[in-house]
Amino acid sequence: MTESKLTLTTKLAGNRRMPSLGLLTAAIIALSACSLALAAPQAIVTNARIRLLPVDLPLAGYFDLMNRGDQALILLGASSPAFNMTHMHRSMEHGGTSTMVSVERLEIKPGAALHFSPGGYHLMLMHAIKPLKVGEKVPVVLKFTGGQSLQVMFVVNSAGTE
Ligand SMILES: [Cu+2]
Repeated sequence: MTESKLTLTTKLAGNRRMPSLGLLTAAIIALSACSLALAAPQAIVTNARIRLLPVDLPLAGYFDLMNRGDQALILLGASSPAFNMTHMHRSMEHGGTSTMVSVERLEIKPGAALHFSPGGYHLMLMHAIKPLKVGEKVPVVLKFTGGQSLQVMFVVNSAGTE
């Protein structure tokens, strides 16, 4: 994404609701999503954890999300007061090389579960406000369509854990 496009989409995000902005990255959505949000009670999140790294690199956040409602949930991204930037990514293997792509939205059908796990979907948590410690709990807000959101406490695990 070019810098001018970033500026433009940031402006748009401030003026409009999120669902119409399909081109936006998860990062921009996370930045814009500061308005009052409705709870998403049908979303059940378990096993939320962040894998700590010994150096100041982007950290990966993982969790399991279950849709207990009777309507599809559409996850648009996340934000956290502990990080300046949060993206939604997917890791992919291409001929032995692992790459990451940005994910803008993920649909979870009624009764279905979505797993954010090593080698697949993850939250990319960037630019920590302050250094994190193993065992600490960090709030992360998951953003869904319809202005719904869910705050989840993520536990900080050591680098060797999955
Ligand atoms: Cu990533």
